[in-house]
Amino acid sequence: MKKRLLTGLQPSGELTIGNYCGGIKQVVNYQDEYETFLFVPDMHSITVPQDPETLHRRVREIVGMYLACGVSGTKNHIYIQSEIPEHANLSWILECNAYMGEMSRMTQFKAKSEGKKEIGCGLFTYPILMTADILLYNADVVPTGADQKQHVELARNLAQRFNKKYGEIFVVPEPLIPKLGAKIRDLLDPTKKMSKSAENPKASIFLNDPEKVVRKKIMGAVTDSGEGVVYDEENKPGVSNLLTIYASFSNKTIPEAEKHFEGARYGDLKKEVAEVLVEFLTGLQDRFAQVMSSGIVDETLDRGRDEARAIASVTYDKARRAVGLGRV
Ligand code: ATP
Ligand code: LTN
Repeated sequence: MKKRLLTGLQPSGELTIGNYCGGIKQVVNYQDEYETFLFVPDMHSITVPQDPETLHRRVREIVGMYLACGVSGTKNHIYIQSEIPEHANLSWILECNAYMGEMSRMTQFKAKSEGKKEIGCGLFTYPILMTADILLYNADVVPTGADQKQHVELARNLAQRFNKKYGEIFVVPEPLIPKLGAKIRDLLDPTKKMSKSAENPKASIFLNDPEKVVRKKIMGAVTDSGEGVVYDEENKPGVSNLLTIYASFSNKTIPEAEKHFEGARYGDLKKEVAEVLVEFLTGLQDRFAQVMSSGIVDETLDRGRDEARAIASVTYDKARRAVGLGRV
């Protein structure tokens, strides 16, 4: 039997090339090797305020992007989190087995709540819902970008704790962080990761950005003092980020990319980065338009929901009985 891989991308904004490198690309690469679960964590998105109509639209568009990027809708289980009630149900059981101390150490919560007066409880407990997402399907590996590693560690800890207390119920998952592109950085502040909900849209390249916009954003990206196109995260974070983008989208390694740019100037690097991105994104956007007008998104989601629910309900039932909820 194939091992299981599971991941999800929040519909909290338009997808960026960071989401592609850290999330979708890995699924495309691994979908033949693993039984793959790719879902839309829409319940995670409402941990911060969302416009309901926009959220509905994005849920479908994200699935359209998965398919346009080359994720197979028939080989894999593709579904929406909120259509499977077992996610919230298991999350509650796990919340009762998680500690305030370990939750307070989550860096994403600290970053997202900093300076805010009203912080929703969901933002605090979000990593537990993420644990439920993973454990319900007995996932062996969870590909994500570097920012989610701490959450996958929590899932491991909670699974181990639960198994010790109540018997072997959950598979303990492993994080899978890509060697290249685990952290594509913000174009204007390369000390931060590129994010789909960044305040300034010029800081991120979105998968649906038109060609002109892509070129403009890359030409306006912050570079570093000095010259020489070399990978040096500490002293040249801007250039290193552009090199990473170039390498990721031209299927080269970083040393190969450095060699390619030997003797080149920052301006040359930017032009070529824009070129590889435009080539990739134009093809992707054409496929996306076809997918969205074809009806395949709803077909995929209906099938995915039924398959996922059949698996999730078995695991949830085991956990429910183990802790003594309901009738035996
Ligand atoms: P938000 O801005 O709403 O927090 P995000 O852009 O960080 O969103 P997520 O939905 O949190 O995106 O992440 C989806 C997937 O993309 C995850 O696997 C995450 O690790 C990955 N990812 C997000 N940003 C990057 C990035 N800059 N580089 C590489 N991977 C990333
Ligand atoms: N928290 C993740 C999205 C997410 C996820 C998951 C990823 C929710 N549940 C389960 C992997 C496995 C994020 O913000 N990137």
